[in-house]
Amino acid sequence: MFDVHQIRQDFPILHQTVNGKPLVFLDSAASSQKPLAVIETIDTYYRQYNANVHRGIYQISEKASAAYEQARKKIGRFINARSWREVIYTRNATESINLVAYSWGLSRLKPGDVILSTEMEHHANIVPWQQVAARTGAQVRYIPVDEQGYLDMAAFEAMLTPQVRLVAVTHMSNVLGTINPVEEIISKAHQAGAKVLLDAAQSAPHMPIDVQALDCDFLAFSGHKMLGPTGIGILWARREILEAMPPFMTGGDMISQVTFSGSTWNELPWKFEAGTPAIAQAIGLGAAVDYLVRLGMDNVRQHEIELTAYALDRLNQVEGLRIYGPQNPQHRGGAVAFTLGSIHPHDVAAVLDGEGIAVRAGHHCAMPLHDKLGLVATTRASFYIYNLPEEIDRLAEGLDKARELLG
Ligand code: C6P
Repeated sequence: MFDVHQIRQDFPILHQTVNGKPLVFLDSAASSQKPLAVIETIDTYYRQYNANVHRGIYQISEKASAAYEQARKKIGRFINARSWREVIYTRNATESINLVAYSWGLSRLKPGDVILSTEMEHHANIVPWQQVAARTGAQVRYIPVDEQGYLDMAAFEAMLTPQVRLVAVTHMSNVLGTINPVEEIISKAHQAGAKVLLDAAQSAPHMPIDVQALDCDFLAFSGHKMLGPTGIGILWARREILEAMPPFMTGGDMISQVTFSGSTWNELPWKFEAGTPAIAQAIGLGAAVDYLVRLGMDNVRQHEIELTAYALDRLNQVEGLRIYGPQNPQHRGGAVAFTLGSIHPHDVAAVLDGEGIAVRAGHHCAMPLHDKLGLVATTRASFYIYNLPEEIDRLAEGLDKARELLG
């Protein structure tokens, strides 16, 4: 049973007033709130077994190492990885993508090669490719987005030339909410001999992910958007690809042997984990994954579809409001970006804040997409497991108020 009122009991932060009104938190696409299970897991680590991992020959360090590696196995099962060795801890989705860009990209790409990205990407899946392209002579091209916020799949097929070495695409847009047809993209890219990186920063928190069924090559996501702490992210990649990639960062922990004349690398996954890692954060992410697994990712997705359907319906009734992205809740996630007449999106967010409603305003790290839409910014509401339809009513009322005050 997916009981939102029950779930809310696990999130102490939600039970407060802001500007004299009960907090309505609608910014989970930026970072989700954390349940007690995660907060307490981190607290217990620091109180009872804080120690560095993979080093100490003493009990609490062994306990920390075991918990750190056990979390990795849970995360591997969560995305149905073939092996926990394919699960690399990073700081966040951004670092995961940079790891692929600087390790795989710099060592594999050459002049004339093409990286296909899309017009709806977050900067994290654009800028690293631009940087690597500048260094290697490769080119970045962008699959267009149509009026409804879908990828133009005919254009994708036309752009999929033999020069394409990588398709770097978001699974779910953080602005339009669009869930891209990644199975089709992956199968076509593979037929054309290209690898596929999925940016799952917005999808992994909200829907079941099965890397074996998807058949992608790289998958990147962040812990903090899926009930986990900040400072921990995941790169999953196929083992044979990771084995062939050079290290990204070097130093302690990622080595096998070091001499004055050179070094050899540790086995996977540690080859890609230089230095003391984010131990509490990894263990905390393991607790977040346990929490999501208990809820059931199918139920998480179903709740999101229902809330998004309600939000689209309710917000479309707000005079002057324009929503960007698909209108079909089955085709999208619960990040809903909009403009309200000609009122500046930051002013809309400020009025909502006055009502105790937390939303995000700006370009959401997707400036090229906003350029394409002819906008400098949007206001965005985003939903998660703890949100209720009543909160969307509060949002709609807040928007009416913004229009009355500023419209
Ligand atoms: N989007 C948002 O409010 P990091 O910052 O590394 O945890 O995640 C980067 C990232 C990558 N891809 C997508 C699709 C994303 O949405 C994000 C993060 C946040 O939309 C912060 S800008």
